[in-house]
Amino acid sequence: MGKALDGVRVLDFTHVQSGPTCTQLLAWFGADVIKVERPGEGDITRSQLRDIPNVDSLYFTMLNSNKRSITLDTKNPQGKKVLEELIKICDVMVENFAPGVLDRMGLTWERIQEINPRIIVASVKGFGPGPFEDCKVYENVAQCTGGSASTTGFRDGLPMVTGSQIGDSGTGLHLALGIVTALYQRTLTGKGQRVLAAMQDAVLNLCRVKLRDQQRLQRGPLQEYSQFGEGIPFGDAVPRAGNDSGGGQPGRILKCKGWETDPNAYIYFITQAQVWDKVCTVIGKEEWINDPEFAKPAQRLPKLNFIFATIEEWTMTKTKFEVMDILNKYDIPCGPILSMKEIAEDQSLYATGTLVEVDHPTRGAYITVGNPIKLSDNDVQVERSPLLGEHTDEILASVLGFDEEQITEIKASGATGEPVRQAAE
Ligand code: CAO
Repeated sequence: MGKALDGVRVLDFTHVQSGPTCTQLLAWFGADVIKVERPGEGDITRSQLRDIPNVDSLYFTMLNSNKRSITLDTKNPQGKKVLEELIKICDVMVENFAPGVLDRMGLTWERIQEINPRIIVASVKGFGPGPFEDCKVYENVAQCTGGSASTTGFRDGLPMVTGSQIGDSGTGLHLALGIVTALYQRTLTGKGQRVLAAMQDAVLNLCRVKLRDQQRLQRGPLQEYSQFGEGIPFGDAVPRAGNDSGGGQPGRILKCKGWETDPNAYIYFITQAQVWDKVCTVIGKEEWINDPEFAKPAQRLPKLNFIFATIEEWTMTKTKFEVMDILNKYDIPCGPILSMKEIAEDQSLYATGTLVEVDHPTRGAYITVGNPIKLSDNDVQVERSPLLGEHTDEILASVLGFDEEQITEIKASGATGEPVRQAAE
């Protein structure tokens, strides 16, 4: 079976999380992704949060599957020459350096176009053009500046960052879409272009429902927020809404059997209007079905805390999975709060390739998240991440076509750093 991006070659000049997320996706869709890393250390995440001494971290291995690694000191003249040769033969270059780094390497957009006018240059930056364009940015900074932190958490608590890496992985996803779109446009124009995904923009895009609420707030209180039912006035900015549903169907996290000792014995319960009568039946409140105080969604809004407290009396008598089984029979939307342990043990996720166990020469077996986007005509085999510089010789010889003498010269200049670390047998 072929793959969607067969024949596309990507110069992966990314590090940490946002850029690598993007290039890993491109690799899963079939692109030949060549990761250029600084000799010696490589991508900084190789050595961050290590769980096994001297072994590439899970942070790195889970973001760099299916890639090849070449070490190049791009500040060394020979290294820069090799980099330019890679630019010549690649379709896409992806980078997420701090603003100005590429320019300091002499790789302005104009220079890159001179080398290869067909190349697509895709960048993650913290901010788009404007007052903060020169700033370095990490995940939580983007969550704060994109509107997520001010709208996450409880009304009377601190702003909160979320566990979902919407700033890094979220921006990487946005960038990947920009790249394939630019590749498609190139089939019509023959020209490359620049693609920019700013982390603030990506987070804001994912928070657009909160900007919706900001505008609704000018026309009156947000009635689906708990604080409306509690009689607490709204200010001039969207408040944190705890676990209130962000959509038009009210929902809350409710306790289930065992909540006293199990931090994840909870279920998300949505009182979807279409199945309100079933909700009433399941929890034994049939009298609410025709009660004029409860029958219509608008009548329920000021009483949501009372309604969910009543539903919770029922959910607390069952485990989260029992609640889910019962509610699913009635088409009532709900979801158990799954711990990472439960997810890592869920065989159905392995069956679909969403979770994959991969073998690594120095780490041994590890679990990673496979491609979350399934194409029916693409068979994605998740392969382990490369060791630092594992493919340096292979890329110099068979991708760039350097002969033995040239390779010796490049290596003697120190451009590729120390000899390649060998994989343990
Ligand atoms: N050979 C030689 N030098 C190299 C090299 C190589 N192969 N690869 C990188 N370098 C050099 C760069 O040239 C740069 O040097 P100068 O500053 O002297 O020009 C240097 O490494 C550091 O690059 P950086 O500033 O991007 O790295 P940092 O660790 O200081 O900052 C980060 C990291 C993430 C804050 C910054 O890159 C950034 O803001 N990126 C854009 C936003 C982003 O993607 N954030 C998400 C991070 S998590 O996904």
